[in-house]
Amino acid sequence: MNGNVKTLNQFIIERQDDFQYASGDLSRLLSDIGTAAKIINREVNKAGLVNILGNHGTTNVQGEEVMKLDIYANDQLISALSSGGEVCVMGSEENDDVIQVEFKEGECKYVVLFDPLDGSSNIDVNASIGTIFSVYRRVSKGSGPGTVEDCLQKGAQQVAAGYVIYGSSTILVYTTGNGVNGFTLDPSIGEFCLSHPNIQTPKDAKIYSINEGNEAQFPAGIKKYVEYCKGEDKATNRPYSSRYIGSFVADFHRNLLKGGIFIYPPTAKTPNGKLRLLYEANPLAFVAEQAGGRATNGKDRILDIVPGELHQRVPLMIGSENMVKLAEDFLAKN
Ligand code: AHM
Ligand code: MG
Repeated sequence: MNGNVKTLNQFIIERQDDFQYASGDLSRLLSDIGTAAKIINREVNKAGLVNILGNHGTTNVQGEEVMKLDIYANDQLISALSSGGEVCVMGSEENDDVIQVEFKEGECKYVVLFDPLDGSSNIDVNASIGTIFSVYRRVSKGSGPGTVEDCLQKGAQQVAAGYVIYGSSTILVYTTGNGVNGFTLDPSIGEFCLSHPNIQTPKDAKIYSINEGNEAQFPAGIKKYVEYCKGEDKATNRPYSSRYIGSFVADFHRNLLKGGIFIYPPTAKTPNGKLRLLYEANPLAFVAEQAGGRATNGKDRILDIVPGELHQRVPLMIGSENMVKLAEDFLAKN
């Protein structure tokens, strides 16, 4: 292989000493996620062939049931993470309850929470979708399967988090609390290769991402902030550009690289916002902060929120530090 190319697995092993408890388990776990991502990617790439191969959720011409992609992605992650011996419990946006992993040999130290296929309403239109993951150390005592208590830790306790985007190319971005790095899948060799080392997000930028169709239901401060984004002012580089894919992981990734703010505020229909604290907000808040960005619920830091339940939703403002701070000011003053 070209000496300049660094694969995800090489990078994970090189960085293993960064971890507070470097036994190799977290490295294996991250590498298992990388493998699951490649398998999910293969299936996502076939999504356009559903009319030929059979619709997801129906029976194909061979009489086999074609699994819905989000269920498929969920199954792949659960099986990749259950077999390695590092994970004691998982939580998934697709499962009502925690998924306990039966105790094997040794001590299973880690807890993984994930949204297996975020933005799944975009599958049918070939827009980007992704997987989001979040890793914690176990807090429950004992060596059997982990418990719901292990899953309800605040985001600041994460030891790793990241996401995969199945887009024009497939990219895996992750942090273990020592910067953010991105790896693009080279399909010819089937490896994620380091393509975006040490990602830093701009402090100021000019993209705002929010579902403006809900504007009538926004809190007054958010309405005013959106008006501000659209106002004309040379000194502050306005009007800003509006960009919204409707796939959080893809909107987040674009804004991480280019700078910008993503907001999913409380609305009359969704008074706590729409996004999930454990599977969406926490992992991407960890990545955002590690890249020099900011993530709050409009007032408090996302990573300091103590979760009360697995599928809890949270209002979210995330992205370029100064943009998020200004949006918070608009909320506080209106
Ligand atoms: P999902 O996890 O069921 O795909 O839903 C979450 C998605 C996010 O990816 C996206 O940011 C949001 O829902 C879009 O919601 P809306 O259509 O209300 O703007
Ligand atoms: Mg989602």
